[in-house]
Amino acid sequence: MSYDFSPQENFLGLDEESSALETARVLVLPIPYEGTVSYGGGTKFGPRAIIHASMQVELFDREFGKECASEYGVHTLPALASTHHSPETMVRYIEEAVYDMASRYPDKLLFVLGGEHSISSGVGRGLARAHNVDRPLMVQLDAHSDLRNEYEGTPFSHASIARRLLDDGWDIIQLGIRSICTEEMELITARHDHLRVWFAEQVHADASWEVELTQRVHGRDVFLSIDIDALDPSLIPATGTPEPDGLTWNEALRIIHTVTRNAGRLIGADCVELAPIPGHHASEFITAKLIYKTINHIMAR
Ligand SMILES: [Mn+2]
Repeated sequence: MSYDFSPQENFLGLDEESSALETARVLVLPIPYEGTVSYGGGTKFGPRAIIHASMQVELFDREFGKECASEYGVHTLPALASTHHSPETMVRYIEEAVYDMASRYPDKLLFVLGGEHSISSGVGRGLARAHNVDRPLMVQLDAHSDLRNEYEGTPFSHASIARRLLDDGWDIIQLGIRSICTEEMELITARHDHLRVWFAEQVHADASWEVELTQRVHGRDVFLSIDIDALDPSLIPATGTPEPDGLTWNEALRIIHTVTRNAGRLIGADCVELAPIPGHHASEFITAKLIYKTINHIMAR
């Protein structure tokens, strides 16, 4: 199996006019990296599966009453090759690649398709540098808080990405968390000045998170990181470390809409951790549709 998608395919299956690099206002960058995954593998096949499934997503979005992507245009970049470097080297390589791309096209939205979640610290760092952000904020939808100082011998694994950005001086907001260790719980208490977590049951309970989230993202430069395991595994079973009681489709969209509507700038986004199951198409289709809806909300700002 190849990690790459067919050259005839692009995100949403757009025609030449709507997918031209020069005019597209959105760039999709596939990063099929899988190096530190700890349980179920297969995230390296995620970008290809998302792009393939996206060809079946209806371009007409009823919420906006139009074919949004035909208006703003999406160009799908060649996949960033997965090298055999250590996770640390790979994260730095991703940071430089994202920095280069975001600097070259500062007015286009960069949306990264993973790959495992370890890519996100590189993506976030590259975006923050390219857009000269002083106080970057990551809003992370996830089942796991990824705040371990290190995991399985490396500080650059998928279990540590939020910790790396927190240590860099980022503010972090997490929603949908339902699996966490002692070290992470203690950190959430100790660093509440820079770290706000809404556990899944708090999102389910009522919409009280919405007011505070609105205030916390207001005027901020936001990197949106969607770990697809934030959603309930009844929707997306195809992920490496599924956890029960996840976000519903509507909860996830409501969070994304709250962020995109109120953030100062959306400096970029990623969606990670889809690990396709052969013969099961729902997970990648739902992921592709979630990404399209997210981009529509960002571009409607
Ligand atoms: Mn996760």
